[in-house]
Formats: sequence, structure tokens, C-alpha cells
Amino acid sequence: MNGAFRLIGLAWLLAVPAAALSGDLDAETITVEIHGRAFIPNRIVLHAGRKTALQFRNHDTELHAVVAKELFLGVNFSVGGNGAPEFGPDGLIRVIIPADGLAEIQFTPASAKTFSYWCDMPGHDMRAVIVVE
Ligand SMILES: [Cu+2]
Repeated sequence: MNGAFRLIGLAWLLAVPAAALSGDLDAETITVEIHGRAFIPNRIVLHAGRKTALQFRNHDTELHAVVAKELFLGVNFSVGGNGAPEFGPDGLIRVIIPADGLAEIQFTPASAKTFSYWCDMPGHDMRAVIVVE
């Protein structure tokens, strides 16, 4: 299963302009695949104080969103690829990822903690966890 996802992911990487992604060799790059209305894997581990490129690749033919407000509270971040960030008074509300899209969120996790995140599109029951060590 992983191999198939990786192949699809590679095809996508070739389609996205390189400038849209950080390409930062110092950054720890972690990729979550979105497939069949699920975050795969449903638990990832990041590291506090480490520059991170967190990628979400949407392999579905519908929009998905990543709602992870708490993870980005008080943290500088930027969104690359074709993810669309939505902001509210308290900061980032969610990042929308188009069908066949790739969003890359570049940031440095501040503190060790476990965060849950989800997709808030109507009818999507998608939840997963980000552990910051
Ligand atoms: Cu969704």
C-alpha cells in the first residue's frame, strides 16, 4: 500500500512547481497521504524546535481540509504547494487542499505535546494525531 502511495506522490511532486515547496534540506519533511477520506498514517511524530515541512497530499477527487489550530498558535508558518490557508481572528483556521493537491506547511513545532487534527468538510469523518516530541 505504501509503495503505491509513494508512486502517486512522486507523480504529483513532478507536477507541482519546485518553487512552491520549501526544498529546504535542513527541514524534516513528513508527508501525510489523504486517500479515501482518511489521513494516512493517522499518527505522525514531529520534533520540537526542528524545522519541519509537513506535507498533505490529497489523492481524492474532492476537497479536504486540515484543521489544526492549536498546533500553529503563536508559531510562524507558511503554506506552500496549492494549499489554501483560511484565517480568523485567532490565526489559522484551516488549510484547504484541492483534489489531487499538495499542501506543504513549513514551521517549527514549539513544544512537545499531542495534537489532534481533523477535516471539517461536511460528512467527512477524518481525524488524526500529530505528536510533537
Ligand atoms: Cu475531508
